[in-house]
Amino acid sequence: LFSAVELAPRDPILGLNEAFNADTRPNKVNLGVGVYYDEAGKVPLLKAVAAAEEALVAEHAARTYLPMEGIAAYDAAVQRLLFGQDSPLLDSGRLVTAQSLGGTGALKLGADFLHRQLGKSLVAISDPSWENHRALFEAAGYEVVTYPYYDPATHGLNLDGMLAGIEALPEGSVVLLHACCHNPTGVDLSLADWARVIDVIQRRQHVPFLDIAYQGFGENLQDDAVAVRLFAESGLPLLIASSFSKSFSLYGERVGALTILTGERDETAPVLSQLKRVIRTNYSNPPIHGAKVVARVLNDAHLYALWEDELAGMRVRIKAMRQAMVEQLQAAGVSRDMGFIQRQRGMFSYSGLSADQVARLASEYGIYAVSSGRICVAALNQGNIAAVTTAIAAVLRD
Ligand code: PLP
Ligand code: TYF
Repeated sequence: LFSAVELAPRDPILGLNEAFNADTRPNKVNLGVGVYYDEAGKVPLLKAVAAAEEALVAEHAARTYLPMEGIAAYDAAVQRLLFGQDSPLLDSGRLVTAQSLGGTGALKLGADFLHRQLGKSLVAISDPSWENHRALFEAAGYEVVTYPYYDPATHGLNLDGMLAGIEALPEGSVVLLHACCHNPTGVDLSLADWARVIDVIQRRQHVPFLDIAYQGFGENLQDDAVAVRLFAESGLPLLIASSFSKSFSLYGERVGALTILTGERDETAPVLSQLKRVIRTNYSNPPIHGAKVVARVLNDAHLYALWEDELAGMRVRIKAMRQAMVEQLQAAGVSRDMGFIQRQRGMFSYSGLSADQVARLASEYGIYAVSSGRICVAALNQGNIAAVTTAIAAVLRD
């Protein structure tokens, strides 16, 4: 029966873990997958998460099915985090939020909803983007095209190209945007840049779909939501995929949410009903634990403050690693300006390393990065950074 089934290619990012795990060198470093490691090289369990979990375990609550759209207190907290706790949108009757299986699950719910309900079948993603964006939308029945985004010459944004690319899409296209801490480049838009993008999207009647997987890793929780809030203020209907995998260090719990901002109140109940249908026909209803933990933290002033502080700690440590990288590369004799590493935001740096150079880092030094040159700065620490910068300097030299 299965003889015709061909071997699928590995995920270009998750596949790196297998190669890394198989490497027996003691000083190997995994800069591939986007996971935050602490100074000791461990994936942290946040104190706020541990405290919420202890309280939950003590409750010994029954595990009945959740509603299809998940825990109400969680969905409401997601909306406050996105729009701000004083936002008039919270009581506008125009918001629908459904708990999802991570940010990936939120993207899939949104893709299926737009395809089934509005017949959308063309989506534009940034060039480059997170690898799974293309695969996920293709699997949901879309043609996936790209709009220009990254300018290799400046290691920054190609705003004119981006605006022209979005303008040129057929009217009513779905446009996927990274709200902050762009994966893989670390290059974000300024406020003024967002205003221009919103203007084009509005004129062309495109459907904006914001992916926010790193809220809090750029500047802070509020500033990192600026794109979400600007889009909302523009009056455009909007989809948002939230992920708490990174910001709560809850990767394996699969905690995310899809939020839809409808055009008017009357649209909301039908939209929710159809979204529930998408959920029901995929997995029926979401799991309890991770969302309960996140809801507890977000809805408790003390735990929220503790979490915000721990998130700031992660952000500050990544920034310190960026600075150390720039200084150490320079000290190791790299003559080109690597200052862009410090300007990029979030977990990643698009280092400019070629696929050949990345391959040499793995084979000669046991340092694993994505072949695009993306490195996870959040995997660096005082113990491994010297080895990493020395190796990068060496492959850049010859
Ligand atoms: N979107 C982007 C841009 C990401 O980098 C990630 C990373 O994991 C996701 C979505 C998916 O998040 P999750 O792991 O919560 O599914
Ligand atoms: O970009 C990353 O590394 C993270 C983790 O299929 C990830 O977003 C990578 C690939 C993938 C799922 C998650």
